[in-house]
Amino acid sequence: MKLALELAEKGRGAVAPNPMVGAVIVKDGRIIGSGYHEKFGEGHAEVNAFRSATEDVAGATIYVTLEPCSHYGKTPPCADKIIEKKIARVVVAALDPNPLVSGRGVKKIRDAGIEVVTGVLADESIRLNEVFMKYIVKKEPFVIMKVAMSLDGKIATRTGESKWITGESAREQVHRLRSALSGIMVGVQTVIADDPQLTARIPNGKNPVRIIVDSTLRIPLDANILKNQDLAKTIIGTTAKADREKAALLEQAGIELVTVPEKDGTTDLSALMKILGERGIDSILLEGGATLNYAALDAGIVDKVQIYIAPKLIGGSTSKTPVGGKGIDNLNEAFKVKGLTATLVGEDVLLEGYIAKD
Ligand code: AOF
Ligand code: ZN
Repeated sequence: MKLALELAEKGRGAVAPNPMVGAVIVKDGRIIGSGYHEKFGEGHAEVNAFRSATEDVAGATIYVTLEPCSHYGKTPPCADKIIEKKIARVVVAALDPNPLVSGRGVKKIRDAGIEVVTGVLADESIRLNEVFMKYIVKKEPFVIMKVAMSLDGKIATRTGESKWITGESAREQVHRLRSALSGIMVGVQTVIADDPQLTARIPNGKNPVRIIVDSTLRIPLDANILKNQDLAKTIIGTTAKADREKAALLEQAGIELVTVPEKDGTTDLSALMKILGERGIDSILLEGGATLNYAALDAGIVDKVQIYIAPKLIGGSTSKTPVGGKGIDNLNEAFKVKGLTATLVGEDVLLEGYIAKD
């Protein structure tokens, strides 16, 4: 299953919004075939594994990182294929939450008299497909809040300088993540202060759709993010408060405006996520700043946090911290993070975990 998970990972960036899936076929203690879902719309992992088999697979065990599908999608059901090939035993990591599958794949195989074991390295498979697991059920993007801060929790100096707090390795890793996700989101204040491009600047990088939250359309018309629409599309989430003339100017420049309801006097982020989900955006990297980060946490749209901590101290009681907004009164209202892990990335530390939802 570990090998199947490693194979699955090879599909990253090429299969979304489908899951990354790997499969390994074992007979008499030997691996006789393996494969993974390589490209969206193409063969599933099981089919590719069968195709690579070096001998008859009848009586073999197949290890699959996701429950074999039971539906006719772009390809026929893998569950049928497994039965037809006379596989003796199926070992599954995670169940497929896709409403078209969700247990039916396992049932179909069991009903055919084949032994099925589930839950082997399930957490690893769920983590690998964290985006798919949410999007297929809710049709709303999986949101990762990314922060780069100093050891004393500052995201800029007192004069607002923030380039660069973390080192090169951390920054490269973020560009790789941008390339693997379908959207990147900031607040208009970040556009005004930093004038970012929000592209994935790595070799063969795929640019995510750039999403700006700007309830009153304060965005400067010469902002970098409005340029190069051929390289990366920009969507602005705004409200009915926006100036109509400015809206027309932006639309003429090829920018897509999405008008969402207001909440607490600003853009309703939950409503925005629903609209973006309907447009096929399955994942978003939220790159702040402080006001939007708090609003996103408060709206319950954040699924995961990634906090890079650089080994330096910045100080300054007015220097910005990653999460601003109104904040909470009591500690029991804090947003809790579960499954926290820590890894070294160059000279920085990356802390990541999932926002606990109840
Ligand atoms: C599997 N093995 O390798 C993958 C599965 O449109 P289709 O036909 O490609 O079906 C996509 C759905 O199939 C996807 O939403 C998920 O439920 C499942 N993905 N299933 O048995 C695979 N990639
Ligand atoms: Zn399938």
